[in-house]
Amino acid sequence: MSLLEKFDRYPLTFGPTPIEPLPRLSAALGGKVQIYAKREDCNSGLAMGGNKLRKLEYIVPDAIASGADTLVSIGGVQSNHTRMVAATAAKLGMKCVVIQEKWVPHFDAVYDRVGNIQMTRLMGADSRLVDDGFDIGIRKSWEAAIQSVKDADGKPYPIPAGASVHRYGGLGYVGFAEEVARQEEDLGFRFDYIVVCVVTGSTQGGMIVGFAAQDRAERVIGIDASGTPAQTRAQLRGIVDGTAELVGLGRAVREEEIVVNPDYAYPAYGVPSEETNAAIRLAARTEAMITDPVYEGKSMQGMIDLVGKGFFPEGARVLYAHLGGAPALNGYSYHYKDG
Ligand code: 5PA
Repeated sequence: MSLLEKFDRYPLTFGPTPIEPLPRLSAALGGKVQIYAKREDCNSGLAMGGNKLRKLEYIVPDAIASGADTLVSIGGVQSNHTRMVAATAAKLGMKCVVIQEKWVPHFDAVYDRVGNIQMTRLMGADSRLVDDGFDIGIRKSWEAAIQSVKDADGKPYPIPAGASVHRYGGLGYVGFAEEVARQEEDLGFRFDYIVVCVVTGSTQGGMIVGFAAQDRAERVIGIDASGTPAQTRAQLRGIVDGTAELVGLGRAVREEEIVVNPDYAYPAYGVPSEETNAAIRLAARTEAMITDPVYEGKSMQGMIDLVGKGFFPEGARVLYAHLGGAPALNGYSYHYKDG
């Protein structure tokens, strides 16, 4: 029985996402573990999709019920999340205000014109650039944006960064864990590990609750890309507890079931290291699987490094959750001008 039965879901995605074997990447890493990807990046026809849509499916019914006419959210200049909120608003026929903060110390000439922010603007969102730096918490600029909608006699529906500290923000990825279990029945085997990028926390947080119901939450390896792992872990803990309570998990999630590896976020949020770029190139050249320098490139780097260190036992099956994010690559053209 699903933990999600009592919750409304507004479909924004195509349905279950494919699980794809990555034999050439596995071989390039020595062939001792079998790597697969769950393609959350291919989950929807809405503005190129990604992990946020799975979360928003459980938030939209509440937004509609509230009578809101404007979705208000926040992220960095190249936020995937604000793109997905803009897409959701367009699809619902609502208005959208998104605050885009200077989360990344990055100066590519067209950074604020291309990729995510370009699509966000195309979909009609009111995208407001502000100067504040990176922080996953609740921000004044977001609260001011909510107030500005009220001042204009609109009815805002607030969605926090990454849809994460929203009451329903963790539900979508509880569903991911249930979906993986169903797909494993068809595949005839179980995955030994799941690798996932973590920043604002509700993707991994939802997975932890969903996999805790299958007694394997500690096999979800979060790779921090925030560079502020203490804050990410604290936020993740809160999301896990809130979501576990909400779905009726029936027990507390233990601290050791929350696994976050902080080793790959360097040099900073949104800035790829040499190793990040090498990981992005390897996934692209072996599997034509495109990852980005902010999120998935870092979790790819982490997975590659952990394979090299022998973290996964020989013969293990590792499921890499590809959460999307490729549009941001357009803002990093200089890094990849030679491939
Ligand atoms: C993001 C987040 P969580 O924030 O749920 O931990 O997910 C991390 C993550 N991969 C992983 C991709 C492609 C992501 O976009 N993005 C944020 C955004 O504003 O886009 C919330 C930070």
